[in-house]
Amino acid sequence: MLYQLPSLSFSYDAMQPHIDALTMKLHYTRHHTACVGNLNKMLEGSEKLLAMSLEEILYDIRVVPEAIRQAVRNFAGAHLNHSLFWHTMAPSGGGIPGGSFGKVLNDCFGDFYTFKQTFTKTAMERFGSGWAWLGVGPYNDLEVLSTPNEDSPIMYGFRPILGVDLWEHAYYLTYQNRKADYIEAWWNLVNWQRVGELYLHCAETSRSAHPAKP
Ligand code: MN3
Repeated sequence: MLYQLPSLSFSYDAMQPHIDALTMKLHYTRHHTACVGNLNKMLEGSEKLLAMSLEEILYDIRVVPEAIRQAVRNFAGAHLNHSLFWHTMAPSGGGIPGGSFGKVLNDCFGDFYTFKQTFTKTAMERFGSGWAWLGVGPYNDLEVLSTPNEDSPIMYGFRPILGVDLWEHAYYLTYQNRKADYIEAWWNLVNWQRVGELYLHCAETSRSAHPAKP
């Protein structure tokens, strides 16, 4: 199937003051839109790839012909990454997750602040363009990781449930080179309810569908 831009459940100015309206608009209508267009162009005519999910393609990127492999890696990753970014963002987000997911997070990291510190440090240490993630590992364990460019955590054996875009286009209009301020502001937008739902979905679906990488 060909891919479409997901609709946003909020307006461009809803994330202010943490992320400005122009950044949100350009990020969604230009960056993400271009990725979807390019992804569809790459997949056009390939019945085999169009029959697979993007997750399946990225998990085994070698199924993609070499001539378009890097482009598919970039655009499929970008589409999934940004779709998750919008989905797990809310104007009334932030705070500390509770419920069963909050417990899992505490079990994995000790407490929320240790997790937040680890995630922020990982994001700060990403040199150049990329993302920081909270991913679900093969044993439903939670891991903080970072990927370069638009690589999806799926390529590294993790299903992402939360991610922050660390490309300069995600923050430069407001924060310029103050990446730490952007990351600190972004924590106020995390929709923990949706992150928890995504974790539950990962935990419920068999890990045989996503076996650990050798
Ligand atoms: Mn981006």
